Amino acid sequence: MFRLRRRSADVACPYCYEQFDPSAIGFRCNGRISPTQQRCRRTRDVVLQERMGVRDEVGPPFFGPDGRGSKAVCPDCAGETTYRICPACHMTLPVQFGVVESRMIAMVGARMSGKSVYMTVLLHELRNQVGAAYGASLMSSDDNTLHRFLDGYQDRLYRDGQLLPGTQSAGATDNRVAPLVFRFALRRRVRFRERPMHTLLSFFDTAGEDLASSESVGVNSRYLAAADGIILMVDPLQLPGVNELNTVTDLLLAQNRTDSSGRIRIPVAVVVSKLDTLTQLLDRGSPLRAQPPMDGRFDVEDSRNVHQEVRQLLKKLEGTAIDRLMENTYSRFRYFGVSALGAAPAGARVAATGIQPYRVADPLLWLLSEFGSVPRTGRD
Ligand SMILES: Nc1nc2c(ncn2[C@@H]2O[C@H](COP(=O)(O)OP(=O)(O)OP(=O)(O)O)[C@@H](O)[C@H]2O)c(=O)[nH]1
Ligand SMILES: [Mg+2]
Ligand SMILES: [Zn+2]
Ligand SMILES: [Zn+2]
Repeated sequence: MFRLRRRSADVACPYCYEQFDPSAIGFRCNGRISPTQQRCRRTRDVVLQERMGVRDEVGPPFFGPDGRGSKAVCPDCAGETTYRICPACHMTLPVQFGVVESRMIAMVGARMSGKSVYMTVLLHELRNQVGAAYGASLMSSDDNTLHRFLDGYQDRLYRDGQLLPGTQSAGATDNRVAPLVFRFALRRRVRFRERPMHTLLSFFDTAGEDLASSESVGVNSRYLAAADGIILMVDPLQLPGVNELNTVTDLLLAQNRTDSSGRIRIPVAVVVSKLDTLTQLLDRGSPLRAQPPMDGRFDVEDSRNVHQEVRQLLKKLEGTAIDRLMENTYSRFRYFGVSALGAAPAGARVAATGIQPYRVADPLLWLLSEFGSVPRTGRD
């Protein structure tokens, strides 16, 4: 296993991706009547407000770090609290933060390449069918994530049958980007006993317009710099399309995230989206016509076949520049082909036949297997 962060003691907040030493973690008073019969007043948290756009909300006070403990005593009311708070953005850290692995995944790609739709369908699948087939479960880590995911993504697509609006630039003044944070659990057999493996997953859905130039990508640089894995969406309808990839590459190189060969070491899943538009280009025996194996493991052989097939597909579609750039600058990458919707949408709406996703879990399973959070089968 590689260590991805520069300072191994540092942790990164799954909400703001700021990195800090665990001893800097703060606390929030629990706001209840304390053993000394006092109760802290609810106040507005300016940091939370400014960093995360949480408005007009009042809560018990924040107080500074207290070493690395899992609880602390509020200096004002003497009550004990277990709410740990990120020192940078003041969001409440997930209960399992620091105890289980925490992985941050950034979605990047050109405008309209299908990032937001893919993320929605992937999370929906993991919370439902695919999750069950893999023996996996995905739960939102906090209410804020759940509401934003339901209101901004899932309900719109699944309940209303509508496509999603373009994602707002992270630099827009009225937009406070916050990644969606989930708890991913997988039952894993260790010496004939089932044990759940937990991972905190944070998804950051970037706006394609932010990757259009090296100036505007800057607003996302903290997220990209701290990410543990990248899902790069490649739109087959916008090829050759290396612009966005170049911008991301420059940023990662500038962050010095390279190995001894000078190549970027962060794993990148290169995902060709909208596969439903390409079926006529696939041979009858193509691995991209078959269903992926679904047994809670990452199938190395199937993945290798898909990788080669997508590489051929990129050639046919004049996407060889992407392949060359990946080979030359990244040491860990893999190609995937997915269709989030399964069929061409009808205008601004999902096709009448509904959402029929194809191979959407493959890229995430590969990333998780790279992190060591999902077991593999077959030889690499
Ligand atoms: N045929 C087909 N079209 C898709 C699929 N997924 C997305 N699309 C189309 O691509 C459009 C853009 O999808 P989004 O997910 O919103 O794109 P995005 O990458 O998030 O775009 P930005 O937020 O602007 O960066 C959708 O409105 C659909 O028209 C798919 O699986 N198949
Ligand atoms: Mg989007
Ligand atoms: Zn208090
Ligand atoms: Zn934070």
